[in-house]
Amino acid sequence: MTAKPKVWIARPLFPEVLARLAQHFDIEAEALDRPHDATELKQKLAGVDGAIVGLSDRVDASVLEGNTRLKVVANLGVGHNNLDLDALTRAGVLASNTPDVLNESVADFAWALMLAAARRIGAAERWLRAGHWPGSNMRFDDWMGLDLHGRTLGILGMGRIGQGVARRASGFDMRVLYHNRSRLPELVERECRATLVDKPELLRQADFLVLVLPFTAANRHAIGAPELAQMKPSAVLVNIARGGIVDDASLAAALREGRLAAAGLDVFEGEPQVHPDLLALDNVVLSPHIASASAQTRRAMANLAADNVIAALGQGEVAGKPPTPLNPAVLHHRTAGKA
Ligand code: 8YV
Repeated sequence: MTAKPKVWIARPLFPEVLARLAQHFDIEAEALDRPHDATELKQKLAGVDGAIVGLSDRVDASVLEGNTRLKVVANLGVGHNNLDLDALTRAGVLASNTPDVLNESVADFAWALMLAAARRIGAAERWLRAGHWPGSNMRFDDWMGLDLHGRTLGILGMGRIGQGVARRASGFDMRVLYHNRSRLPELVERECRATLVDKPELLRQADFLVLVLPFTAANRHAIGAPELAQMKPSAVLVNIARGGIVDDASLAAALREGRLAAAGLDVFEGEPQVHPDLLALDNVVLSPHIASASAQTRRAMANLAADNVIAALGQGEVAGKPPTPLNPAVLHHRTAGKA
């Protein structure tokens, strides 16, 4: 009997997803959620045919060096700035991500952060839990926040998640402006009731600015001090994209000095560390990178990662056809009989 292919699962996953994987593979699943450094990753990946990794596992050329066994790396996330796709392709390793299944949950979460930041829910809850309400003589004009309805929503990065954020805006009777590398098809613009503007115009006009762009070298600090200076002092910034797209130190300064009203952040430069200046502020709502974390969506993401591994390693009904490959050229090479 030939041995089953071996798969390493770098993050704790749902038991039913592990059970699916175990039907096809000899699996090694980590029980603790923690990042793995290059030395550990290299060693783990050397002994397996496939792996499921998380966003803090950085798979690059150094980690892949000398690895002749690995055939697939499935990322638990749509963003894949932790994967060096060129290095994976050169090594003949298929990479996959988890697009689409998380769009709606992440779009929901953008609204959760907009509302929480505008209406000061985090700070008000901390105040209540600290026991300040009884006997406080809370005034009629205490805890006033900002309205969303009737305001202008700006979206920077108008992919599928950005479009989901935009579609929800009609319920709040908001005007929607967006900026993106390319203009959306007219039909989609109409569905989203969104108008394309250039980036300076977006910064100037937005009462709420939501960032949904991928992290690339060019997008690092896409919102830094110069961009923050162009925004309204009454504006609210929401980052559900990636840490590093915002210059967190400059953002904290703008929030502290009243040059920006509030912010809602799910992602941070250098997370899980959060800039201490942000931690010290009450007009920012902070969440630990959980925008996709609804029970249904996290299960769908885990299953999609498993589907990719199962297919890439030639198992199951979808053998040979991974549903969401990032470097499908690797598959073509394989079917052409190359490495
Ligand atoms: C993470 C995300 O994958 O999909 C992405 O790009 O950033 C998230 O969905 C998730 O938080 C697990 O780390």
